Amino acid sequence: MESSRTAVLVKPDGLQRGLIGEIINRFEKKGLKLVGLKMLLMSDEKLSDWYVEHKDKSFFGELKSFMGSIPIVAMAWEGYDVVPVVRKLVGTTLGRAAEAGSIRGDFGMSQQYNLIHASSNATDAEREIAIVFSKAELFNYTNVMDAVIYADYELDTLKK
Ligand code: 3AN
Repeated sequence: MESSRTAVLVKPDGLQRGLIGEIINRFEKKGLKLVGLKMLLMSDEKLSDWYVEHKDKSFFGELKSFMGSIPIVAMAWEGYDVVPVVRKLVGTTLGRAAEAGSIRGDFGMSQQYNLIHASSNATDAEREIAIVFSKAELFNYTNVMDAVIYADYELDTLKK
């Protein structure tokens, strides 16, 4: 297992619900490192790339128009096993079935209005980060808190 990056979008409903701070807070408190953050209106082209796996689904058009209706907030987070860690904090797709304690489980009731997107795997994470962030918008820095978040042997893995 290794240190990697994952992509998070707070969707239009998350922005309207005033959950940006709450969501960032949860990832920060978990011990993840924020390496990219921006607000943007997703174009139809970006959304077609982002949701390529759903292009043949009946909800594809509606999903894109919802996601492009108002701005979203995009983030890139880094950490040990960050992709599964963030998926777990986000919870399963259907808000009303999502685990209590997860973001969707605590704040959501819907399937489409499920507040947040998180990358499914490392390949998707790399692709999704490249859709919303340029290289200059992603940052490398040392998080001093890592020294008390990880044991030495985990830190060694992170630095590789
Ligand atoms: P997740 O976001 O949990 O990875 P996916 O990849 O299955 O879920 O779905 C992507 C997005 O498509 C969901 N976040 C949700 O907004 C939307 N979606 C999924 N299934 C449906 C559906 N049956 N009807 C409407 N929207 C859906």
